[in-house]
Amino acid sequence: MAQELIQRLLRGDKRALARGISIIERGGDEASEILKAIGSHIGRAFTIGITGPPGAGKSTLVDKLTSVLRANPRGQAGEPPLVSILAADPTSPFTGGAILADRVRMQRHYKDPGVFIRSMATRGSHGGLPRTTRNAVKLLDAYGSDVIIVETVGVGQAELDIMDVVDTVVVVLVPEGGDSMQAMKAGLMEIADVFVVNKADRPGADAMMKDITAMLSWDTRERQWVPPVLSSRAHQGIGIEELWEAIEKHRKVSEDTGLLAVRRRDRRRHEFFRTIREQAEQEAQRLVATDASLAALLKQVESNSIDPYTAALIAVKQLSARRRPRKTQ
Ligand SMILES: Nc1nc2c(ncn2[C@@H]2O[C@H](COP(=O)(O)OP(=O)(O)OP(=O)(O)O)[C@@H](O)[C@H]2O)c(=O)[nH]1
Ligand SMILES: [Mg+2]
Repeated sequence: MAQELIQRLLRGDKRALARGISIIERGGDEASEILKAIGSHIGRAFTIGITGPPGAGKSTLVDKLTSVLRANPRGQAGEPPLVSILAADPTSPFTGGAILADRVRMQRHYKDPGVFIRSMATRGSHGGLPRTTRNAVKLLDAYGSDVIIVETVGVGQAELDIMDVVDTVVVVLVPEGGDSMQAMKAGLMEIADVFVVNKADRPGADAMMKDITAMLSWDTRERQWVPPVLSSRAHQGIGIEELWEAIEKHRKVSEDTGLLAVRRRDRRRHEFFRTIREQAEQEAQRLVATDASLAALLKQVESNSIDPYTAALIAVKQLSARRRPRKTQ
């Protein structure tokens, strides 16, 4: 079942892609099977993250960037790039007004066979950007997307994980009072590869651009890339071409300097350890359910007769002792 779906997905079948993402969202064995099968078919797409505070104009920017991309034939075949958009929405999956508004806004792209759009609910997930978002990006890559744009709301520490998912991070801010300070506090300054001050039709945009530029100059480390600070009026389509140029330039510089390779290496490394952690935790849950001495230890933790930290160390010691091959005398 999954095998046929995987083959269709790898051939660029949009419906197989949509179904594949639903399977990934549900999780389970079929999801694992898909992820294992596509593992060697990814790494070709150019992935971009668009993040910033709620209502900054991220979706509008994504919509306009998509128009620019789809209007520009590239490559030898002269075809415009296949664009996929993933909106990781922290609000309600179905009643969220934002998704509805995005649907209306992006209507023309929904009709374009060269564009794939998907919203994913992320509410209630913890421990960083949900695994489903990362895995969905892999599916979009294996499907053959040339460009993948991931929209996330950059409000908390968790969203900073976007850096670990995409090659280029665009941070969108608006010229409202204190926004650049907020952004710095939220850690957005560190993850940005490109800054864009949207809603530049409102007062304060220039001052804000200066603020950001000043903050960037505080960082005196030797750097191969200093994030440019741009402005846009997304709703009028102003500043979009320039934004795309900056994104492409970042891509090129990070390719040429090896930054991209380092970033992708780190991403693989993080995924490796993250998966081990997840699997180890599942295994621990299973063992506690079946092993009497571990179950007794957990009871002690629950009743506060041993502290969880000490108990965990005892459990790990016990488990690794059991696995170690016995020495022959
Ligand atoms: N004045 C002004 N309004 C804009 C601009 N860009 C977008 N908007 C409006 O701002 C509102 C929010 O835009 P969205 O694109 O939905 O913002 P978002 O960041 O995706 O919002 P969330 O996904 O809900 O966090 C919409 O009403 C847009 O029309 C701009 O440059 N100037
Ligand atoms: Mg949005």
